[in-house]
Amino acid sequence: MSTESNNLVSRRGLLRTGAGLLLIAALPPLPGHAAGSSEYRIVAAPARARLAGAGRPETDVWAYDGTIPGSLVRLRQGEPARLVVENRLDQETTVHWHGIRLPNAMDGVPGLTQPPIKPGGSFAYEFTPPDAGTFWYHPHANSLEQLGRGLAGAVIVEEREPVAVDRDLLWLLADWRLTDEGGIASGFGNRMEAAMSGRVGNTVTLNGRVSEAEPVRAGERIRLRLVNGSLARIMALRFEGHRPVIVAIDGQPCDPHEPEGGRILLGPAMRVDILLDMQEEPGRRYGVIDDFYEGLSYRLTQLAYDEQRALREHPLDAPLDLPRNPLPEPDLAAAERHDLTLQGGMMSGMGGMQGGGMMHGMTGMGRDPVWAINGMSMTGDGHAGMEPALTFQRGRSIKLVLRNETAWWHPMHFHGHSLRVLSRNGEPVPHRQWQDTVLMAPKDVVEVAFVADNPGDWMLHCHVMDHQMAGLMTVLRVA
Ligand SMILES: [Cu+2]
Repeated sequence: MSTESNNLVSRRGLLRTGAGLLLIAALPPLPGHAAGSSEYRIVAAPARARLAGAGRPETDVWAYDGTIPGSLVRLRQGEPARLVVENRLDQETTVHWHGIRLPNAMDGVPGLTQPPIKPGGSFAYEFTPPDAGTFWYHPHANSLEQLGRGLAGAVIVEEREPVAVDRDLLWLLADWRLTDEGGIASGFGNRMEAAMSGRVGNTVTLNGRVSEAEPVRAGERIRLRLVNGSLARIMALRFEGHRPVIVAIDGQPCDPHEPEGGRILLGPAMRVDILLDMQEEPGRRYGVIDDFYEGLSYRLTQLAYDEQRALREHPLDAPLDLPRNPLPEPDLAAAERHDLTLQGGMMSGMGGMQGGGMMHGMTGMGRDPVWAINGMSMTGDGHAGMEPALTFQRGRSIKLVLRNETAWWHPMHFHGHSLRVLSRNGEPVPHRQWQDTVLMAPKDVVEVAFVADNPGDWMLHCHVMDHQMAGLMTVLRVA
């Protein structure tokens, strides 16, 4: 289970991001799915994929159903689903259905919620998704390497009433660190990276390929489901010449709004659904730019208008609101308040790399922690005997104050629940936002609230995989 490795990846690998992107036109359609059924059989196995496009070497990957990304799983809100995962890797795995409020035993955390699936074995995940929206699935065993080698797929839980758009598209974005020969660079679990921004790669794919352009038609309205399936790369997407409207975050509908500064912030594991009206001229092209990292901006793809005349002259006259999901509203007046403080990493001023007296406790395997939550480091992916940091009585409203005392960004993910995001650095968060993955800037203080209505032991961890592995993880119990 150890991902410890002493192979150092050259700094060049980090710095050539953007400049090294190779662009090609041909894109495959989204992978198919079992039509008309909520039953899936998903096989995790080695495969090969042409991530950087035609004329570039293929990459040895680990994939669900042999494709990057894995099979698109389409479920219906409120209808039972059964997903049998078969492990044809040579190591244990599990699948976490990220963001779906499901029974604890189906959550896919090895040791904590299920025994890992052994090589040659399988596990049947059965649950009824209560919420419509955009979710995804990925391993929760040896997560850093298994996700980094390609194991990821999207889950769309369909609304009972479809939303009025011309097309419903999904972009599963992923970040890879490829060698010149097209292989996946070794060095998973690099200790220095784990204490900094994590394993940021050098090649960003859109639905499994580096994308030169995505075809659109003048006049159409698109629902675009963005999923950041990266290990560590944070994205800030700008749609040149267009005004995207955010209608859902992490699968949960919010009040429709334009992103601040026109940039859609997408931390690892986050999803954002946008509506895009294609109001420009046939034949034109507009860049989609990711400029999160200063000086490392690159073009993710282009919106390429075809030559057909506009579908309509004015934007579609239909409501932008998605139907709300049945989330319980926390009672803020009666909520129990708890603080969770993120500590450690480089430049923490707390001796984080050495422990330095900050880490009062540790549980995990094979690694020295460099991060902690409330002074406690849980490392790895999940294992038996993880004691909960906090226990909530079932049905109680809980307010968590998340404090990032570190010098790094952290997308903090809570399993089994969605969190109402109340405030950031003392400012109320508008647009009625619910999230399962809350992106925290250095020194941010974010207040969230939820009803502890889903019994079990639930992980709360950073979704920068190196950070999770190196201690930025805890367990909260609903009893
Ligand atoms: Cu983190």
